[in-house]
Amino acid sequence: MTDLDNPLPSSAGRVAAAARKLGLSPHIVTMASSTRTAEEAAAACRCEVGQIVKSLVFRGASSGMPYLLLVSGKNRVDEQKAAQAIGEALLRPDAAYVRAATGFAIGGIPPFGHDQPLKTFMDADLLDYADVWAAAGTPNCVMQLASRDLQAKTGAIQISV
Ligand code: 5CA
Repeated sequence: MTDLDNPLPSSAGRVAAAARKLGLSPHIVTMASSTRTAEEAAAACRCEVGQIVKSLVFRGASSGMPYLLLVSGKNRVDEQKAAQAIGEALLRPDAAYVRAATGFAIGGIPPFGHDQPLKTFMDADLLDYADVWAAAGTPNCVMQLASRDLQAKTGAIQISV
């Protein structure tokens, strides 16, 4: 693991501040290599791909509202199943919508610290791991979190994806 976080990029600084507000103090690590995808993040963090938290934004087909799905890096979302759990059909928004909804660019979307509170759902498989790694604002910043903290602090509703 390479730690180059001196100073943190401003997007990662916003995540650090949000974490502190939630009573968390994860160490945000700036990796020398990309952590844009779950596979890259797992290699950089030297963890299982299942421990990587994908922060996926969907758009409600009727409400237009954004939903955040925190998904294990080993899983793909079955959109029909997720829609049933959420109670609304889901659309895959474009990158501009995702940035507007969260304040962050795809590849670095954190699980908390967004510009607006997002209704959040969490893949139950993440709770099989004591510790998980999530993006921390940029495509090469990550942070380690206890999976229980992730669920408790985001208020995520557990679903099976
Ligand atoms: N940093 C890593 C691991 S923590 C990360 O952010 N992974 S991720 O899965 O949460 O973010 C990438 C996801 O963004 C992809 O799986 C895909 O669902 C979505 N995505 C990628 N490109 C686009 C795009 N052009 N428009 C909408 N969504 C996209």
